[in-house]
Amino acid sequence: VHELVEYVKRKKKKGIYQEYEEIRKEPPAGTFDYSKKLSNQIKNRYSDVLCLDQSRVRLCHSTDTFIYLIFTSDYINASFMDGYKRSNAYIATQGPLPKTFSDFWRMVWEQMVLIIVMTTRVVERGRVKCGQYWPLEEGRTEQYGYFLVRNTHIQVFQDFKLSHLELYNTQSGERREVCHYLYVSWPDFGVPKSASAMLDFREHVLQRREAAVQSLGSSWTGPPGGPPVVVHCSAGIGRTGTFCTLDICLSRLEDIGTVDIHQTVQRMRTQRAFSIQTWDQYHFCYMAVIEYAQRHGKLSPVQWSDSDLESDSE
Ligand code: PTR
Ligand code: PTR
Repeated sequence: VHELVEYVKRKKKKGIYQEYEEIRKEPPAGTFDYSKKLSNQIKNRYSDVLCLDQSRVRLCHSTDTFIYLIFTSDYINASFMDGYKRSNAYIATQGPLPKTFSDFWRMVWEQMVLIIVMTTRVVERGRVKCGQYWPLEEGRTEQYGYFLVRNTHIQVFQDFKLSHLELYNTQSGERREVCHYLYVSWPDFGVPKSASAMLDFREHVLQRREAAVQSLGSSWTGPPGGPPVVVHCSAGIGRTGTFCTLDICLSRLEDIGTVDIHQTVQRMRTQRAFSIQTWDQYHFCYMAVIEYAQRHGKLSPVQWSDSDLESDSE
């Protein structure tokens, strides 16, 4: 981490910006054929944010009738992403659209997802960023396809809300509990000034994930670490990529004491194209790692000079 601080100081904002531009210029690491299929286009929130074929999450085909096969497909704009030493640690996805709500819950069920992390609000600056795909109020139940989702209770924290949802599969009669995290403190544009709220948030999610995995016990037969955590924002690339990059980098820092933001983002982009949308989100990852290291006593307080932080981005 000491080297990281030196690196940031040496490169200044401008150098980090160039580093990000290089990542951004690299062509996508694969094809987007499924996202582009005519019948799937309406399932993409943004026509320019598609998901790579190689890492897309497929919905399982129902064993139902032939008609069912004709009218549904296995497509959802969602990608598996690896975490630190864990394959498929996350599913990065777009904010569900009303016509994909039931697909979204199908995916959650099929992948045995226990935690959903939402880093956008439903409406921001008067624009709809994500559909209201879960019951907002305590005690309410909504139906999405063949799932009933009930919001059993809500805990309100300063920067996020945690809804405890009960998912009921009307076809099989099984129930499952899912935690829904809604992070509300990300500014509409740009990035937070301090990473502190984000770091607290991540810690909370992490603990919850560990508890959830423990509670699964032997019923989980997938890779160690448990089912993927669903992370989404509006397009599922900007803030989602930022959150996951931080999570990966901090896990590595905790484990072996080093970080590589550049490589982490490059790799992530081979699974979820366009991850991290703006250069200040990229810069934020650096600053957040440094803030984390200071917080955990791995680094003494860093003195930044004005020139380290000047925002001459061109
Ligand atoms: N894609 C936008 C553009 O090309 O200008 C950039 C953009 C980035 C738009 C972030 C919206 C963003 O905000 P949010 O994360 O709130 O969706
Ligand atoms: N076409 C949209 C745009 O250019 O604004 C795509 C887009 C929207 C890209 C939001 C990123 C966005 O941010 P996020 O991934 O954080 O929701």
